[in-house]
Amino acid sequence: MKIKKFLAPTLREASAKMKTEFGDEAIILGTRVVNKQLEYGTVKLFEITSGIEDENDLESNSFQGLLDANTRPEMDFKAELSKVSENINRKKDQNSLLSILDTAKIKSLKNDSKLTKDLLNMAIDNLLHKEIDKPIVKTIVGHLKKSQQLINDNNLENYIISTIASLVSTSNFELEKKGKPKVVAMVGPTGVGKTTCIAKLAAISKILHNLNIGIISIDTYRLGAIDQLRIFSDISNIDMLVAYEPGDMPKLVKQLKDKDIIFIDTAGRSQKNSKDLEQTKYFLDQINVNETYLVLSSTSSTKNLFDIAEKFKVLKYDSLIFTKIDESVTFGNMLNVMVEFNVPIIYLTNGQVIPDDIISADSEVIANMIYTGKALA
Ligand SMILES: Nc1nc2c(ncn2[C@@H]2O[C@H](COP(=O)(O)OP(=O)(O)OP(=O)(O)O)[C@@H](O)[C@H]2O)c(=O)[nH]1
Ligand SMILES: [Mg+2]
Repeated sequence: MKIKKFLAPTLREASAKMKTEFGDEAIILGTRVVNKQLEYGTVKLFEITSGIEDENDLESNSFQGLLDANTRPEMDFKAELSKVSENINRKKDQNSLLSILDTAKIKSLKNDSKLTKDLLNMAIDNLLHKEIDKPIVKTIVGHLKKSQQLINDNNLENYIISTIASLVSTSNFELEKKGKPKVVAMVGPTGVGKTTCIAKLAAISKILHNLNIGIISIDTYRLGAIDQLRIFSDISNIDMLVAYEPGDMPKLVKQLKDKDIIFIDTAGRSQKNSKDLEQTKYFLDQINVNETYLVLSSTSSTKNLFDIAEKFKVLKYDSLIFTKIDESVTFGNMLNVMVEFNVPIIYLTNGQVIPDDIISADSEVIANMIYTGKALA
């Protein structure tokens, strides 16, 4: 992927620059405000970090290009992995590095292999340290082994990141203008950043893409929740309506029928309270929701994330948003959830600033984060 930053005095101008250079295929990876020191003082500029697939780069420079047809990670890798995840027996916890080495049959490394046992040991250690579940580590190791003739200590890291990237599934926000609004609901546990996410996406959709946005809040549960959205909507000049009862939903959607997107903000719910989840479902069932995003905090443990992802299945989510990546030090948990629940990531959020701190999910960026433990700044 070719990545470039575009700076301009307004988001709209930065977006125009990006489109001129990269065209409509460009993916926005992030936006932020930067202070630039000029002769006459400091000015505020908007910066868009944007990426576009670059086939030449991919074939000549990147690690993928090093692989020939025989060694390229196979297309059925994901199927293989989902089989592995089905077979996970967490109670049979063979904790040691050795058990992974044994299972991956590293002893069978070819004599002339450049991928030595020490290198593999180091890689396994690293992957476990990033809190990637053992069955996934085993699968990654199995793949490294398949390309053992090509791997050495200089390209091992790239190889691992590329293998992780092939496991990361992402989705895109797509808007087909069909003359009616796209309805998008955010669901998830308490305090993970659902409302902040809606504010970021609503502001970006309005400012960058010139879209007409409406918001419906069904969070009459938490004190101050409506005020939080009301203030944002007033400043941004976005219509915000409140549903007090499930029966309000159809008429509110009708009121916003001229919008391009309607975001629905739901109350944070504990996954342990199935009645609360049912209540949210009852509100959402009154209308046609096009997409539902499960918002999760990247600071939660894999065990908690699994429990949340399982219990929230009742709300039939399509994609995941991982928030607070700026506060997390490991990201293996994200990979574990994605693989176990077979659901893509659509956005990551990396701070509290609206609208800057949100990034469209990109598998290479996420793989890098998972392996290095460093979030995109
Ligand atoms: N550091 C950091 N803080 C975030 C991020 N996203 C949201 N927050 C903060 O998390 C807190 C909770 O955010 P909200 O958007 O109110 O969370 P919510 O999920 O709507 O909360 P409830 O509606 O009460 O369930 C706020 O202080 C946000 O500023 C993020 O990506 N990074
Ligand atoms: Mg909220």
